[in-house]
Amino acid sequence: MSDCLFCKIAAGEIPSGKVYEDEVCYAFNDIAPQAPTHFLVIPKAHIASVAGISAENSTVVAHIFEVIARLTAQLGLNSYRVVSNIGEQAGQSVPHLHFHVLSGRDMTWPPG
Ligand code: DGP
Repeated sequence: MSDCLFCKIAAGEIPSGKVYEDEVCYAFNDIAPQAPTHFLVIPKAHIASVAGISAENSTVVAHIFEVIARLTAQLGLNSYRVVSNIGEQAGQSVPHLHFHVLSGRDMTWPPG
């Protein structure tokens, strides 16, 4: 989508602290980290949120979780949280599917 911030980041049109990239997804450091390690993993193809996942595009989600497992292992993270906010009330501020990966501090439950 031409006016989507994360589409532009995935395309390299806006600089980001890239963590990983392949043909399906892009991972980069969050601009406002909420933990010592906080990066986002996004599909390169535009999907607005988890609510936009369907039988037609769900393989990208399996791939993203495979990448999260690999990246966290490479970074030596043995405890971390994966979060995706859906809709404004849940805290979604960018309407392009993204999974937050947070690690490096104690976390509470339930989240606020
Ligand atoms: P959410 O609020 O769940 O939609 O998460 C969006 C996250 O995206 C938020 O933690 C801040 C991050 N973010 C927003 N704009 C940028 C940006 O331009 N660059 C980077 N690296 N992260 C951004």
